Amino acid sequence: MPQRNLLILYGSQTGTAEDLAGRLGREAKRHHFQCRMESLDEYRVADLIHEPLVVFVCATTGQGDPPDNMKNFWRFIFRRNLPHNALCRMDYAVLGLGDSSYPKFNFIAKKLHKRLQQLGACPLLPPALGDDQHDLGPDAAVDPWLKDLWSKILSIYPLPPGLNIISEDILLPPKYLLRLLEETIGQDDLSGEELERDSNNTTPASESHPFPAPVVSNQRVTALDHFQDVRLIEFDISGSALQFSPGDVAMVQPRNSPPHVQQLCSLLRLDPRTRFVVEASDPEAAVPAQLAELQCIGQLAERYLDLCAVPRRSFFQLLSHFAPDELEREKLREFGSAGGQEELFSYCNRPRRTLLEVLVDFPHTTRCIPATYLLELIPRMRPRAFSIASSMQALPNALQILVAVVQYRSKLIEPRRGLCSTWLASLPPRGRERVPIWVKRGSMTFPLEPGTPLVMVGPGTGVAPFRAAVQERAANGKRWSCLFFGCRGKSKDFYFEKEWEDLVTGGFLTLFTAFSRDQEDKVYVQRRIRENSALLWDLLANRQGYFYIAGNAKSMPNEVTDALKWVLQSEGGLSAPDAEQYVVAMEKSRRFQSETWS
Ligand code: 2AM
Repeated sequence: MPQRNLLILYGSQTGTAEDLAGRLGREAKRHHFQCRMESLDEYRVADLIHEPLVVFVCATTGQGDPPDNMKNFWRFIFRRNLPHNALCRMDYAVLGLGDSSYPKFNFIAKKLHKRLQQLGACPLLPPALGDDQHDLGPDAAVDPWLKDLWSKILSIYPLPPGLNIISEDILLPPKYLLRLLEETIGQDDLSGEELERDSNNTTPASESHPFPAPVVSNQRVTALDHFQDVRLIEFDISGSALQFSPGDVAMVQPRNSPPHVQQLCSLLRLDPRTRFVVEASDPEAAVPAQLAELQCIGQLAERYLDLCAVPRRSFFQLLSHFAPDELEREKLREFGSAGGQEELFSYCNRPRRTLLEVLVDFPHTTRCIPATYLLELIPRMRPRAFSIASSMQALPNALQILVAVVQYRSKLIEPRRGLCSTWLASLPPRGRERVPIWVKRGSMTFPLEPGTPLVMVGPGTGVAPFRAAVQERAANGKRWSCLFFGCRGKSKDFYFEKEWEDLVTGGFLTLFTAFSRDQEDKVYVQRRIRENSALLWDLLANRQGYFYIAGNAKSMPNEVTDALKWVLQSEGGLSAPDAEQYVVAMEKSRRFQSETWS
C-alpha cells in the first residue's frame, strides 16, 4: 500500500487560492491522506524532488503575474540548470484561479503545468481554470474538476481496507486550536499596547515584524465638495531601517474599528480582555508569528480576524456545523453546497455583505461557535498595498501614501466602507495609534541614468509612484520628466497642483492634464498623449525614454497603450503590427512598465 501523503502548495494574492487550498486539505483528510499545506514561498522548493503527490493552487494576478507569495518559487522553477527529470517521481495537478476579463487568463496555472511536465512530473489531469467572471465564481469550474481529481487520486491510492470517505457531516479538528484562559488582561496592560519603537533597529520591518509607524499628517487632497475623499498620509519612519526607491510599495496591516470589535465580542459572548493561547493541531506546523504578539481576544478581533471580509463558501460550510436549530442549519448548508452558490452570490457577494453582518443574521448559530474554531472560521486580515508617493532622498524619515477612501452603496442600508482606507483616514496626526507597515519592492523600476527621459501616465491615485520618481529626480538636481495626469475637475481632485507648478517652474517637469468632467465631453489622458505625439516620439524613439502607466481603471491601461501605439504609427510611420512589436520590445527591455490595480 503506497504512503498516503499529499502536499498542497498555493500562491494566493487575495485569499481565494488559499481558501481553496484549505478546502482541498479538508477533502484530503476526509480521504485519509496525510496532508501538508504551505504557500509556495514557505516551502523548500528543493524538496519537491521527493514529493509523490502535489496539488498546486495558483492564482494569476494583474497582467499575468504570479501572486506575491509564490514569486521566489516562480524564479526557481524556471531556472535553466534544473535537470530534465528532476520531478519524475511526482504526480501532480494544477488548480488555477483567474479572471477571464484580463488578457492573460490563468496564465500562471497554464505555464506552471507546462513547466512541471518539462521537468518530468506526471499530470493527473489538465489544469482547472477557475474564473472570477463566472456568475458562480471559480467554483463553477473547480467543483467538477475536484471530483475528477479525487477519483484519479483514489485510483492510484485506494482507500485503506475497512475505511470509508469521512462524511462532510463530521466536523474535522481546526488547523490552529484557540484555547481561552481563565485570566483577563488588566487595563494597564492594554494601555501599554502600542509597541515601542526600537531606535537602534537595524533589521528591516517585514510582514511578521512590521514597523509601528506614527502618523505625522493626514491631509485631504480633494475638495470637500468632491465625491471622493483622497488622503495624503505621512508616516514618521525614523529609526525603522526602512529603505525604498520610487516604484516601491508600502504594505499596511489594517485594524478593525472598536465598534466592530465590540460587536464580535458581544455576538460571541466573549469578554474582549480574555487571554488565550493558540496551538497548531499538527505538531509540525508553526503558529503564525502575528498571533504570538496578541494578548487578548479584543486584540485578536482588532488586528487579526477579517471581520469585514465577504465570507466565502467554506465559512458557511463550517458554520453550519455549529447550528443548534434546523432552520439556520438548513440555510447555512445550502450556502455551503454546490447548488446554493447562486443564492450565496446574491446574499453575500453582490451586496458585499460582511462576515459580521452574516453572523448577525444567524444569531443562534453564532452564539454556539466554539472559541476553538475561531481561527478556522474567520480568515486572517490581509495587509493592503499602497504605492509609495514620496522619495526618501527628498523627504528623509518620511513615507507618504495616497489613499482613496473607499465608500460605496449596495442594496444594504449601511454604506460599504473599505477597511484599511477608512481606518487610515480616521487616524489623527500625532495621535497615539501606530500603523504597522513594511516595504515591498514594487514591480516598477526607474532608470538611474540622469539623461533618460521618463514619460509617466498616472490618472487619479495612479500618480503616486510618479510623484515619488519626480521628487527623487528633482532632489538629485535638474532631471526632467514628463507626466500625464488625469482627474475629474481642476478644482475638485487635482491634487498636488501647487507642487507640480513649482516643479514645472523649476524646469523639472512637463505636465499634461486631462480634466474629464470640466467640459461636455470626456477628456482622458490618452487624448493628451495623441495631441503630443511628436514630443513622445522624440522622447521614446530618438532618446530611448521610458514609458510608465499606473492607475486603477480597468480599461485605462489598454486605452493608454493603444494611444502609445497610435503615436508610434503616426509619428514613426510604423505599421500596426510593427507598433505592436515595438511595445513588446520596450516591455522586454523594461522601457514600458505598468502597474495597475482595481
Ligand atoms: P471619469 O471618472 O470622469 O470617467 C481619475 O480617476 C481619472 O481617470 C478620472 O478623470 C476618470 O474619469 C479617468 N478615467 C476613467 N476611465 C478612464 C480610462 N479608461 N482611461 C483614462 N482615464 C480614465
